Amino acid sequence: MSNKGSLEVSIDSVLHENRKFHPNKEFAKNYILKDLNVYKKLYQSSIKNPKAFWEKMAIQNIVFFKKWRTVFKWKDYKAEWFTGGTLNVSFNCIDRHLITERKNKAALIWEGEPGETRTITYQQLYSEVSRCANMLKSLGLKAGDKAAIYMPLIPEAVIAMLACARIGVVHTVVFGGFSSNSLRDRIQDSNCKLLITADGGFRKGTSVKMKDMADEACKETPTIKNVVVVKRTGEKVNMKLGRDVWWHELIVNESNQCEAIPLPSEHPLFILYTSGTTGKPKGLLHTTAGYLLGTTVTTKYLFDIKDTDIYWCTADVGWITGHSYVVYGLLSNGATVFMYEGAPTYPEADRFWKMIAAHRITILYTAPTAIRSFIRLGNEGPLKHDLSSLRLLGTVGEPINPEAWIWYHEVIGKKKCPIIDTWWQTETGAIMISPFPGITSTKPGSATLPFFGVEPAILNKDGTPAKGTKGGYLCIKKPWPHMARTIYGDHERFKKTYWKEIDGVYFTGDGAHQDRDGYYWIMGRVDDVINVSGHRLGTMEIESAAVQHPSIAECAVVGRPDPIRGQGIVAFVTLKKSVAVNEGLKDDISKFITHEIGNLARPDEIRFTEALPKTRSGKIMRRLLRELATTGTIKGDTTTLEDFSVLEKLREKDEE
Ligand code: 6R9
Repeated sequence: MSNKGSLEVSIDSVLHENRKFHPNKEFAKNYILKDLNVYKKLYQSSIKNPKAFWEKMAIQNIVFFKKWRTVFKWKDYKAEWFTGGTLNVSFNCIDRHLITERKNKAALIWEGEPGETRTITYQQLYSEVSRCANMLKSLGLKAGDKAAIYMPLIPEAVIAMLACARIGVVHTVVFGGFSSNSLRDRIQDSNCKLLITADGGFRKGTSVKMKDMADEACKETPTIKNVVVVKRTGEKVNMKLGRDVWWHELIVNESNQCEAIPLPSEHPLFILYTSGTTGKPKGLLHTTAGYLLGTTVTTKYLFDIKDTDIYWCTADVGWITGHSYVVYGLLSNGATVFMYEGAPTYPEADRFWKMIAAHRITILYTAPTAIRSFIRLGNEGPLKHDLSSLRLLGTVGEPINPEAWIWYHEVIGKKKCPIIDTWWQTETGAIMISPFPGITSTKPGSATLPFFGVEPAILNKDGTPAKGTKGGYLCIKKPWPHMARTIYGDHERFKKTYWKEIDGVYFTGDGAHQDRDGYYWIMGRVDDVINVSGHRLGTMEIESAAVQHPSIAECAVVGRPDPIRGQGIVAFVTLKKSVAVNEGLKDDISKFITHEIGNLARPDEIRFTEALPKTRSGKIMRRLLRELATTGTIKGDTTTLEDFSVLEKLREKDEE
């Protein structure tokens, strides 16, 4: 952690958000839990006796081929859940629905960026996944082998994941927007034998040449024996003789039946890479039973899945959100999942809303960064379309600023849809803190209360509890079923990063505080904290105040050394599309922030920018802004940056 040691004391919270929204009565009528007391009872029992709780959940929600002997073991910071049991994730996501009325229900409804659609029922998914699994076997893959998946957001990506799971092949999905270098590094780190990719994918009206990227990556990946290529764009690609094969050519000859093999509970399901603030990406390893249980149960309780729902999570399957809440948790519950291949604002700014209306989407799960960019575009788009099918909204990925929450609530949810602000991480596998829709009153900006079996604690660096409503490090006291088991190939790093920062508890790297109602407020990554005159302020809170200013669309705040105040505040601001910059605007914004938070938060400098640097999963890269604000240039690692032109624009501003 870059500023490790500088955070001995707690973080001051300056966000004062008093609005509270009570559960919608209509929604509550059909919700799985009667009221908050039922939640509290269940929660208490899950904390008092986690083994009994999770055992019961497993029996109720997952099909095992063979029952486990031991519910939980913990040795050298390695968790084992349901040891001795066998099961198959693909079986739980597909086969078990075939003997029910869900057999001919749509599992996936997909829309390509150019506008074509495909619907795949559970029965058809069974055939496709079986054929793909048989193809993997024909290519020599067996349980325990690793396969990389580098694809656009098309049904074949999901089919490939489930096919791997069906025969025990460990997948590592690499987001299709990553460069060849990132793909190469991930393949090398996880020793993949096979790469499944596509000729390309559509994004913003043009095709992204994925096979070319894959070829580049494979120049330095000797472990890759074959590359399977899905034809998506139809563009000409190089097929290397003896290595590359077309998906459609191989798969036609395969049988549409393939046994879902029984795998031990702790059999690795996937490796997913996440970039830390420093060092090389970490390959988080998730295993079979615990991960499936966590994603299945959180989906059931938090997304309130009914057979009539059409659920859309806008994340790509290349992220943990896509793994858990596009694929595994949803299909395990027999849900209908909508998927969209392309850019949110193509060909017009209203593409999202148009699709929600056309497909009668009922549940929408997206990220604050997307919400903020829609706010920036104005309300015409969402108002033009009939969004009345929506009944539940969710957010994930970053703290949601109260202003964005309110907009989501009013303009998208029409004040009737509960919003679940779900806090979790790649490492946690499934949602950890979130309202239970229908029973938890919500407060804009708070993820509210923990899920079953999750025992959060807000601690100081020395492990003592951060007192009262002061902020501190968000930690989780005990292991849970869906936690990552290790960093692939580096258990020492896993222990050090997550379990030894504060001895004996799981260290999330996020700052948080708890209010008088026991609600959790995530304040962002702890390295995004600014220390002004001895007060530690979470950047998120200053940003949330700033975006209430009528001209501001988005704001990122960073600290830079200041001889007097310790750190000074630099605010990078993007303005709403309709706003023209005038002389007094900076001054006005500065006064506004000071008025909202106090003198302490007065920015030393405000910079207007057209866009903020973000990771490909939409998180603002404050590290780069901090470097720019401090040194006037950016030399740090930018490999996870989404749009490189943003850097040029930021640099130009700096030279002005
Ligand atoms: C699921 C996912 C994890 C980090 C996490 C935190 C931030 C995610 C959040 C949130 C506040 C929420 N984060 N959800 N912060 N409120 N509801 O995003 O996983 O990509 O590993 O990122 O994202 O900082 O530590 P991942």
